[in-house]
Amino acid sequence: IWNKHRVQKFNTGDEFQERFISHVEWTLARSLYNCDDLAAYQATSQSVRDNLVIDWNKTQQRQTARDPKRVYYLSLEFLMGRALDNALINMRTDTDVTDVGDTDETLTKGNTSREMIKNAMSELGFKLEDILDEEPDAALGNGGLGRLAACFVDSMATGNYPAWGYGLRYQYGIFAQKIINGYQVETPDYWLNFSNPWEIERAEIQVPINFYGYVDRGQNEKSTLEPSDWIGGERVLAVPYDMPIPGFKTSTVNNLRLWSAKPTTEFDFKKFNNGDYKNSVEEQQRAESITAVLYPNDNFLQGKELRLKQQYFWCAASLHDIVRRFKKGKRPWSEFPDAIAIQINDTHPTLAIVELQRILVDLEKLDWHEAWSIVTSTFAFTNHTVMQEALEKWPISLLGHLLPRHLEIIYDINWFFLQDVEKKFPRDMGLLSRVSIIEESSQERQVRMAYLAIIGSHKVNGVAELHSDLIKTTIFKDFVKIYGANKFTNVTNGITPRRWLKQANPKLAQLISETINDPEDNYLLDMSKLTQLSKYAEDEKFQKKWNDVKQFNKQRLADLIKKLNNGVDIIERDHIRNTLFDIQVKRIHEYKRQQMNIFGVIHRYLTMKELLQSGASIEEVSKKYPRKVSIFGGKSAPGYYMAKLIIKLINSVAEVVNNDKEIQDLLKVYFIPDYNVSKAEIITPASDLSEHISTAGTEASGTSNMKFVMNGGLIIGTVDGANVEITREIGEDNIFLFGNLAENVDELRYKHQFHNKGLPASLAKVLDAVQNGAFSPQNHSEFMPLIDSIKSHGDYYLVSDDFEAYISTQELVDQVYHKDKKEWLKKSILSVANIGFFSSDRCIEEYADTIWNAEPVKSE
Ligand code: 26Y
Repeated sequence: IWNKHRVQKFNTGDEFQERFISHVEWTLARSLYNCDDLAAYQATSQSVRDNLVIDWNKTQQRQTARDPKRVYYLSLEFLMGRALDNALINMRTDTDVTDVGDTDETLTKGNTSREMIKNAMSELGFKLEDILDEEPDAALGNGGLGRLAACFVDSMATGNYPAWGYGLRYQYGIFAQKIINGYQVETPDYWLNFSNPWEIERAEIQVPINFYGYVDRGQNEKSTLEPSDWIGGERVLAVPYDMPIPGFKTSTVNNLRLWSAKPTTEFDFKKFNNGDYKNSVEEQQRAESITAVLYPNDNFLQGKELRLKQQYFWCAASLHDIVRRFKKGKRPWSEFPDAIAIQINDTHPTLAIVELQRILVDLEKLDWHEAWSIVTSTFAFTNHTVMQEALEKWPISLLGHLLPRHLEIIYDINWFFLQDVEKKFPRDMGLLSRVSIIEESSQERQVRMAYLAIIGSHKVNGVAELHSDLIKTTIFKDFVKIYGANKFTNVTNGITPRRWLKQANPKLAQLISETINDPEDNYLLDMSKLTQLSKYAEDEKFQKKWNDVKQFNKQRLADLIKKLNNGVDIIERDHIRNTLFDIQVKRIHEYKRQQMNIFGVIHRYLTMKELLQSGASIEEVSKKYPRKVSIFGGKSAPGYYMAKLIIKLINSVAEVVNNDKEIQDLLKVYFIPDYNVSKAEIITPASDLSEHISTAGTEASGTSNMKFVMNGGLIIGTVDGANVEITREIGEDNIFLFGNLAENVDELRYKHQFHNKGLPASLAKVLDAVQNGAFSPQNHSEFMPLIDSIKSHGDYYLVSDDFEAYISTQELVDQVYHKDKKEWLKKSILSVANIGFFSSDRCIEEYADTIWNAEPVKSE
């Protein structure tokens, strides 16, 4: 009977319409007469979800039947953005599947489902673009690390890996940014306002999670290495919400499982009976606060108890789930690492290592050492930063109070580890205290999570070659000495070309597929096919088409900016074509040096004014400084004073420059409020030039650099992070590099500290203007902290050391862009032709081969 009534996918536009209407009427309880765009978005999503769920179920059944090694990607952040458009690109209908005989993979007949649905929607009276715009971003992340996790789940599904993501279902994602009088103002992002069609609540699964309490070691004082009873003091329930993750051109649909906290139904009867009903309810309500909000700090540790609670809640729930699934297979514990690989995204999930040890020792009664060997063979750790302020450390008192048994286990892990070190390097007390998981030097003893993560993992990787080398010679140097260099490896980051090329830039995708004669978009799975574009790099006809795509995308961004700017154009329509779009969008951070960018803009403005003053005509000025718009975007952590001041300076400069009639329209400045994934999809394809100008050695990788190049934009950048490998891949003629190298940073900083090197004249002029109130007439000292950090506080980010090279490289950019458009287009085409390496599909293959030892499960 089950087979007879089996649910079916919609396969045609007609069947889609039928499904759509049934969702409008049944799921939403509406009619076609009151179906607005929002309802249409929901009904469309529900319909598409139906198709995905069918493949999701099959995928899970297939994986259960074949029992391959499974991969779990633990990340506190998944910056997914919108789901519907991506699902339309990735989803397969049954008619997409062509039988290709005996090979174990099936192929699709091009990507037709998006077109099909667009037409079907239009027959129903809806415009697909408007419908897609109704979806709120799933913004459960801060920046690069969270977006990387999102690209990775896309590539894991596309590569048919049996891999799940585990994270938290925050009710409030990263705050929405408003700009009021030039200042950042944070407003809550209550993204679940209109129910989320992409999640499936698994209310039947409820994992109890304990906090606080004490350890009971019974009458005869057992050792901490023996099974111990942790009597928790507070208990909440973890409920999973699943999001289907469809692969591209495959029927594999993986799972992203996000946990939500809710109260137990246990009730404090003592309080209740004492007549304290209100308090006993309030305590229960506090459970929900654990998954209420994403911490909005990027690369900066705050050390709040609720954050540690989030981390444990999520690690414990995920581990419980993973162990439960393993136990169903009835395999011996020793095979756990053959069955499961767990990747931890930075140190945020480090407690998972301790929790698995606790499960094995306390609950499953394994011998300590046997358990520890299972744990360390299971976990692998990705580091994303060398900056001290981003390395997680938790005070002993806080950790011991919240998780008393876990602290004991950490002490024991440390004890055995230090014994091994002592054996290998006898009597090296300096080494022992340097590598101890417990940091003793600070006023309060702290647990160094990165060290715990290294010790509990079999592999540690950085995210770009330069960064992976750097961690081996700086922050983790001692561990290389202890474990040998083989434990440390590199997997250079990547991005998914489905979202960041096909979805964000449909015009370029179409031009590519036509040009390389790939109507089925197979290049999105094998990006080395893009090298075929090279032969057209100097072809004038092709260059024109390439340029037209860029113009279209610049127009599209100009439209967005106009909308955000109360309907006022920043750049005159007729000028878009010959205006260089110079873009820096990313989290605002001193190390990313948006301040250097805006100082460069000020320098340009002041020099233009000087030229005019000395009698030059506007035409003469425009020879040296042709049309340009400097576009910024990005959020500052709410408590990051300097970053917020940088935002204010950008907006203050924009105010002055954009209203200066004298310079006409040669220079414009705009700060795009509330930069997020869906805005990035409009912004990225529109760049002529993008800025990746971090102090050398500070940006672990960067991933927006890859996105911009994949969309035909050129880069101005420092020799940092993945810029280095981008240069290697696309050729040094096709990127504008400048500035000091990472190897010289320490020495330069030292010089700033002990000798007053003075400022280059160009920068001195800029800082004087800022100090004299050129951009803050009401309050001359408003931007003093930015000036002081360079002049008086040692210029930690080396703005003064790189400024002149930055300015002259910008002038070089202007010359190539305006004087030699053909050369520019050639660089742009060659860049795209050679960017294939940075597909996140390549990353996932590297992780699978060199770290997880996992293999794809081919569909059908
Ligand atoms: C400890 C906590 C406050 C914390 C929260 C978020 C620490 C770090 C972060 C986020 C870090 C992050 O986004 N790092 C970025 O990861 C990208 C992906 O690997 C890199 O491309 C980028 O260079 C790096 O800054």
